[in-house]
Amino acid sequence: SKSQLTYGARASTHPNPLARKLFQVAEAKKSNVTVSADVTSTKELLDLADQLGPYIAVIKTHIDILTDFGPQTIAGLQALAQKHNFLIFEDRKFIDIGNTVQKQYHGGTLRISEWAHIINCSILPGEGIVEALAQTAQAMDFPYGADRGLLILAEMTSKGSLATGPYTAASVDYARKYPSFVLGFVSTRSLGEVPATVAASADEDFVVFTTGVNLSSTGDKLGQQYQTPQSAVGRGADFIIAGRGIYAAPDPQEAARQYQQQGWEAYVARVGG
Ligand code: 5IU
Repeated sequence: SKSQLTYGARASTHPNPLARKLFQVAEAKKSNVTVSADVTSTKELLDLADQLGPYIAVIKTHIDILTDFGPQTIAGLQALAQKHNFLIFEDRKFIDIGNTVQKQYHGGTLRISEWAHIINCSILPGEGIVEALAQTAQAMDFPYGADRGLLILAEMTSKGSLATGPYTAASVDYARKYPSFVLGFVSTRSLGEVPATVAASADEDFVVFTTGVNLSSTGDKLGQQYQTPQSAVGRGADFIIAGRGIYAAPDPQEAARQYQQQGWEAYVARVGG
């Protein structure tokens, strides 16, 4: 796998423009942190994005949990993404037939395709969901089409998750079949070794985002299971995702700094620095 290579090296060789951008941002900011900004008002979201912006590579949103979503939400988020050089990942977890997910991704109230660089989906509906989302992104006007990517939700961190075995293997197959749109996975580890049906190409370089990262807790009362930045990066995470560990900390900025430092140290150790 390419996980022994530096972000800089992967940025210069990756075939996917958005993956290159992700690695460039990580390298420039020395951060592999994605903050999961699961707050419920636009003000909280924008305050958090501005405060934490310097320490993160990506902000992950659940835009549908905002009580006051509107054009100002998106304008604010985009301005802060520019100001602090981070990318936007809407954790929408599309999971429907192709015709429906196209409408959920493009248009509607949330207009996700217009502002989210990264989205994710479950492959429970089959390969068509990946094809449908890819089509929508590719039909968008320049520069959007080149600046959009999908993470396949290949595993989940919740207790008893059914995203295992053949489901995870099919995730790898679909990622291999749609390399221009699929960046990689949301998973708890690198998946290049999973016995899939489609063979790996020589330049395969999946980007791995790992959720369920927390420095001070091992889980919550609703089945969430945590690992540390060191553990996640050691297992293959290229980007670590932390929510409550950062935004619910007494000092979120200090927490973000801490996750940034630990995530970066683990990465440096992995690439042999
Ligand atoms: N999330 C998970 N586990 C997963 C996937 C997504 O926790 O397998 I896919 C989301 C849910 C929440 C964030 O938005 O990541 C984790 O938040 P905490 O760090 O607060 O648990």
